[in-house]
Amino acid sequence: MQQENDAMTSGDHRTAELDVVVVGAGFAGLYALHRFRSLGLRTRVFEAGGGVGGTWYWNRYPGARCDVESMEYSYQFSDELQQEWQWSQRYAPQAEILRYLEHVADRFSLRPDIQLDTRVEAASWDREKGRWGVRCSDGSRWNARFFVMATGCLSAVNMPEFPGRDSFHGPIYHTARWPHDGVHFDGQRVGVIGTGSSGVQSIPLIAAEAAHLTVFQRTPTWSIPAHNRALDPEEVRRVKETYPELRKNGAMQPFGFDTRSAETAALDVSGEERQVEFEDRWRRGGLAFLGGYNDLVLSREANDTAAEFVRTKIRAIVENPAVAAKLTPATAVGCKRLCVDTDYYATFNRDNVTLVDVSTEPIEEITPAGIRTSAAEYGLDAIVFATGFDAMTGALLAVDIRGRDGMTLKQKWAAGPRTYLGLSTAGFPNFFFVTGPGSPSVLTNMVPSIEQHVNWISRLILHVIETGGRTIEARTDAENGWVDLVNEIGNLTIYPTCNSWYLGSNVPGKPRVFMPYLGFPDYVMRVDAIAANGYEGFEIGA
Ligand code: NA7
Repeated sequence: MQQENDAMTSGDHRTAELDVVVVGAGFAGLYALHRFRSLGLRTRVFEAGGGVGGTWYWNRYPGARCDVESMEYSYQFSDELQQEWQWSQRYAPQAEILRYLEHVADRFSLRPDIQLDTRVEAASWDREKGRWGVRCSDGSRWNARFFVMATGCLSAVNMPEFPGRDSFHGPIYHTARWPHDGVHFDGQRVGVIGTGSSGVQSIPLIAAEAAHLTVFQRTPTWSIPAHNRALDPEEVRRVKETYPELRKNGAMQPFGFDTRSAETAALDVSGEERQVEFEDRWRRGGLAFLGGYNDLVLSREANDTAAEFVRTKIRAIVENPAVAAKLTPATAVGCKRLCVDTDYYATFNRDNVTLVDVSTEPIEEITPAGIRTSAAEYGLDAIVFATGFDAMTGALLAVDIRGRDGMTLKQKWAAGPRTYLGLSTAGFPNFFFVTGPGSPSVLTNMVPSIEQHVNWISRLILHVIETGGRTIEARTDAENGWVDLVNEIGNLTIYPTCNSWYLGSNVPGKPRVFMPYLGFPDYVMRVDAIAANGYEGFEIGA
């Protein structure tokens, strides 16, 4: 069978038979391939990029690195792998994470079953055959019993349509489509639009190189220092000796990694005590800042105590009070995804950096010479869009996916994504997505969440096969209950109180729906109970 699959070439319209088609060769697709193959499933991965790595293949902008510590931002399915791989820094840079994923592809001999430079354009369910028909950009067609989208939550690029964009005389870059041979900003006037993680990571480095940097900020961002550093070999040895405990401890915390989550509520302790705790977490750096108290993402009042702490820090770092005020968010800390930075706020003390608040002077157009807001025209030689992604649903809806009765996923999700457990959707048999909307995904350390989903989906597939089933599909009533639960949990938190890509509100016209499920341990407990109950909420067809 493998030989026959490999013989499929562009223009060959025979349909190759597979057990599983997987889309995407990032963290999710690579592990899915490894896992499905180990179950004896004939699996083929299609990847639009020219290499493996997913988000780490595309996001090569200056300063790109993970915001969960490297020793945890890695696979745990193979102890040999986690023992032998050497991370060099507390937060690994993009190039190192990409090398890791390339190593994983080689170490587990995944490459023969990965087809690069191939975009899956369409997939439709054939009711008669009980199989998915998949069409790729190279003209090839494939046929598989199961269809799995492992396309990542942050992969479909958000490129705002400013009038005049094509008239600009210089290059325009997007952080998530960065040229592979790098970009030199030496001596140039550069404009960066966007101050989410990609902006926060790249702005200090672009400022250090460019003649002048103008940052166009629509909403200020909360950022905690990364205090990135080389990893100490002794520390690495200790972690490796106790890896299972570190992983287990991470899985028991709300965000699925070690945020040293406290049991105490911020509002139950004194202001002095909070000050000591916040100061300690600021000094240690990173996303664990939000683990300081157990009510920081649940209560606006509790969150305000953390917000006031960071506001004071911004005012202390940024010398010009007017600039500090512009950089200070009014939203709850962590309402938009919290950023982790190296010298972000301090960069605005540089003489060659200008901050433009486009919430008060909106961008009206891109001109041949630069960017014109309602107040001024800023002359530029290069523009960087750090404008993020059509998150969580963008990559799923970019493929023409048709389920039972020809219904498209786009039609079904027109008012927002509807999923059962964040990995399946009614009306689309034998179709799964990894870390989809309705699962903890982006509110966690992505790598363990991916492994948990792939393990769960593969056990479900095995169950269908072993019980002699032909199809499996989420029931609509179960899905409705799940959507309600995700919303109920979301409404107990600070997340709906601002606009963010968690809600889809960064993309014009996208329905405003809170997409992730808050609480990794609770999620795992629920889905494991569902599996133990014979995959409650799913219909298995003979
Ligand atoms: P984000 O976090 O979505 O940030 C995008 C930024 O671009 C954000 O500041 C946006 O402002 C800004 N933006 C988007 N559209 C516009 C328009 N039309 N005009 C002006 N400014 C705009 O994406 P990132 O790539 O930085 O990070 C994504 C995730 O990757 C991150 O959370 C980490 O998990 C890794 P807004 O806040 O919407 O007003």
